[in-house]
Amino acid sequence: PDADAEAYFDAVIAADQKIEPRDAMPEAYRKTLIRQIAQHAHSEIIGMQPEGNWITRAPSLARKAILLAKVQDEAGHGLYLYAAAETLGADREDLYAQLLSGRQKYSSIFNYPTVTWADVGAIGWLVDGAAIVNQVPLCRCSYGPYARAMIRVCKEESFHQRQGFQSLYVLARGTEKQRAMAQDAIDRWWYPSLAMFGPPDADSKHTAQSMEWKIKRYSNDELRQKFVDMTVQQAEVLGLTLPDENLQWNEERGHYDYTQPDYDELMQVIKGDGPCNRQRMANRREAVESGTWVSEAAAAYAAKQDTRQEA
Ligand code: FAQ
Repeated sequence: PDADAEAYFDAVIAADQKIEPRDAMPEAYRKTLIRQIAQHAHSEIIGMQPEGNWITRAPSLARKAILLAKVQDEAGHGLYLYAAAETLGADREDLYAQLLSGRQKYSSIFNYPTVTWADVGAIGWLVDGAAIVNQVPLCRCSYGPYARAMIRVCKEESFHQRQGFQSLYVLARGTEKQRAMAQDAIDRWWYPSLAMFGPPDADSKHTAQSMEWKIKRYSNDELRQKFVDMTVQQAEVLGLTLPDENLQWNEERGHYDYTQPDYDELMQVIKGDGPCNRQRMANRREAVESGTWVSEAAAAYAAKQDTRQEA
């Protein structure tokens, strides 16, 4: 029967069909999916903090309403992703515990500070822009629940990216100070956004296997290049510059040449030593602790309802 299960799994992958929770799958496939989906879920939840920092200080009621909606979407994305991880047999409380103990990671990008209002625009344009480039191919990932969750997530990320672009567009056409603030935000967020795609292919330990399993459809460097090619033209429309003197169209390659981000810095941030890692984790821990009474009350209520139904 084990050989049958293996043959079925291989046939589904080869035929570009979906593996579903009921299907047998190699233990390593399950493990890598739980790792990636949990990291993705944690990123959405921790990713609420940098922009959440500006909700009370948004410059107008309209900007505040948009920002609130965006941050709430991120919470929603985290919840679908935790639900997708649960279909693989992961326990949600255990995933939360692994985030808090540092055994599971979240995206490096959310360890950078949001020091001005323009950072909210830069996150929307660059960070959500990078997230879309990474996540659109995940809609075709071989694991059904993850692929389906990505469809809705990508639609919402597209709105997030547009609002970021539009916000920077307004600042770029505002006062000299506003324009400078927008440029400064892009200068600080550009390289960390490039680093979101992960280490270069030569150093990426999971890419080859994940591509064989059709979890990843493109390598880290392929996606990074796609993001650069797309973003250069948008920067021209914005009328702001990307902080890279080596950005240049390469006719032969059919792509822009660009300067790589600092991968030593990426590794340091992933290890927990970025500018805001401690603050992000402390806020998360505080939110869990101060919200425990709510989850306990909800669980007690649910248990009471169950007993009533049985009676
Ligand atoms: N940060 O062998 P690889 C969002 C880790 S978007 C932290 O290349 P893989 C939307 C990697 O996990 C952000 N860790 O690994 C939003 C592995 O760890 P290990 C979330 C990183 O998995 C916008 C090790 O390094 N998106 O949240 C990073 O094949 C605005 C070796 O790397 C996703 O998670 C990094 N940048 O490729 C929300 C997308 N890069 O083995 C709020 C799904 C690598 O030590 C506001 N994930 N690592 O545990 C993926 O596509 C992949 O997991 C990659 C990494 C591409 C991130």
